[in-house]
Amino acid sequence: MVEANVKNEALKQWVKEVAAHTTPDEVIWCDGTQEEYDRLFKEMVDAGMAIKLNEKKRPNSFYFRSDPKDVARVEDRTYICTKEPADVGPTNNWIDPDEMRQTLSGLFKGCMKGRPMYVIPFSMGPIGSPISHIGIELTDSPYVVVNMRIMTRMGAAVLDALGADGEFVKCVHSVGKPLQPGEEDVKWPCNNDHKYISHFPDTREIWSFGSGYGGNALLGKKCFALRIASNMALEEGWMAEHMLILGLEAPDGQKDYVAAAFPSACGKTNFAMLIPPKAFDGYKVSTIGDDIAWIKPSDDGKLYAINPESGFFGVCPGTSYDSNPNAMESIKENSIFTNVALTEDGDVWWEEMTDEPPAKLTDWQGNEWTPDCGRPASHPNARFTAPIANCPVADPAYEDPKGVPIGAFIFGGRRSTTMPLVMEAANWDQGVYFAATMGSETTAAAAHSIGQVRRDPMAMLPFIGYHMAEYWAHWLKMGGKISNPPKIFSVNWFRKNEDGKFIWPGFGENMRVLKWIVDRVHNKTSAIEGPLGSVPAYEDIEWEGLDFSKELYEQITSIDKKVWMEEVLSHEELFMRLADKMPAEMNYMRQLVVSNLTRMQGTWKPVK
Ligand code: O2Y
Ligand code: MN
Repeated sequence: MVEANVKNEALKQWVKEVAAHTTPDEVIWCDGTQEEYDRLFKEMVDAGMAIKLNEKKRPNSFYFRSDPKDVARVEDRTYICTKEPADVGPTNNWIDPDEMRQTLSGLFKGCMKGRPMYVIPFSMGPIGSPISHIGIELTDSPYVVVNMRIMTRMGAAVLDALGADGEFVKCVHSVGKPLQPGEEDVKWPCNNDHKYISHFPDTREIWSFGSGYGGNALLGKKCFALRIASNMALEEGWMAEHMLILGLEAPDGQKDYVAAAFPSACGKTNFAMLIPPKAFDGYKVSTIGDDIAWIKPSDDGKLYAINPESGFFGVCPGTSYDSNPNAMESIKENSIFTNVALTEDGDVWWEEMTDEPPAKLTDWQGNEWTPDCGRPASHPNARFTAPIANCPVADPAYEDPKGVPIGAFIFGGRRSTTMPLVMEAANWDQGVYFAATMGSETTAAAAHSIGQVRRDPMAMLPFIGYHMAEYWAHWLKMGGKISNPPKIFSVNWFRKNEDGKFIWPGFGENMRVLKWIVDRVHNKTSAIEGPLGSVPAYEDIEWEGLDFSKELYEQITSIDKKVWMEEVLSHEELFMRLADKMPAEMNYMRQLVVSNLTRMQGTWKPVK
């Protein structure tokens, strides 16, 4: 595509300014075509940056190994730059915008030397949808271009939609590794001395320096679709959430959509593509998205959601035909793999992909690997990038510009105790309270001390672009704006027994909980009101095809007074941290929970 065809003067001017400062060798306007995609891969393969996978086994798919120091989002290098630190609250890193601009100006000066700068026009959401927004990413990474083509609607059609005076979010990204004349490039350029993932909500800009990986570099994803969009949503009266969206069609044709928020390592992609067990013959789960939802109130009093993305950037280790057959089908072709292991016949492998590992592999760092070598073959945060269109259960409405009506919000954490399998909030405000106080026990995959409860409100802790308590106030306000709000549920698939083993089988069996939730939306099933919310009695869940005793069920739905008193104390700790902007309703809700617990004796079970 040539610049002369671009009608938006503000865009052309901005591209010129960034190019003048970063001094790339050339500026390439991306058109999003297959030819462009193929050409970029040919260049990356020729340069040794990418490996083409075995065409017979994994058609049109490619493999990358990142720098071992550039393997995940860097939360401690992620900043929200607003006038006052109080704007972003204690859960975000704050830097004064002028100071950050000065730092970035120094780092970005000449940083693209020796590389092209690609101009990527992209739409978050179906092009032209009233819920969608346009972004332009300028990057010196061809890896980013090919990933953005899968993860977003990208190319010339977006510039047409932008027109002469449309608005766009400015996203600038550099790997931060300029090349001197004649200098040979490395296979994964990045800058391990300086990394900044900086957000400027006031001017709707993102500047990312030093990392080429995932959420640090594909700026449409966490940076735009959550951190900047959460600010846009606050201003404009909508919601940008870290939620999957799935459809459930019953045998009688009744179709419902739910949106669900889970922190990392809680099986979000698995739930988004769940395959119902045999006993649910005739029920179909379909996927709108596995990570992010943009949600707007509609004239019919409901909330409508779109998935702003058009691809999956999923975790590979643990993904298998046992755990998620639909994900495995989604990555059969036209996919990109980063930091997994390579098989001898040019395919990919990762931990738990098969029961038995291959006898020999090349690991994610390019070293020889055998099953007894004592090292993982793939990185724990190794990723696949695959188009939603590849997913056998993609819901056709993922392209619907008006979005889908949401019947229920589901919030889930990883808790070995405390939280019951499922619980329905009595009303919107109580649902917001339980979503705001949700927590997850940290796993080895996250860089925190293992087994501690990390409070992760609405699974948005690393993604909210302003003060967390103001975000809760926004949630409370949204409830008042809609006459037909979704019901709110909490779930927990991870309760453990005394031997430390998971009690609930999870995966497809979560369908039993999902069906109860959707039946509650239609008032088709009952629940028992408990001290915190309503919980299904054993008899309210469909058990056909699963041998799961009432005793086990009571173990994973029980509410223990002592444990919960401690839990509510830790809610108070969180509230104290956020006290400067805390909505009063949250304290009232907490008081209500305390009163209910005070009246309780010992352990509560949902018994009819
Ligand atoms: O480490 C990264 O850069 C990816 S993080 C990610 C990717 C896809 C979906 N969710 C997440 C997340 O951290 O929530
Ligand atoms: Mn996510």
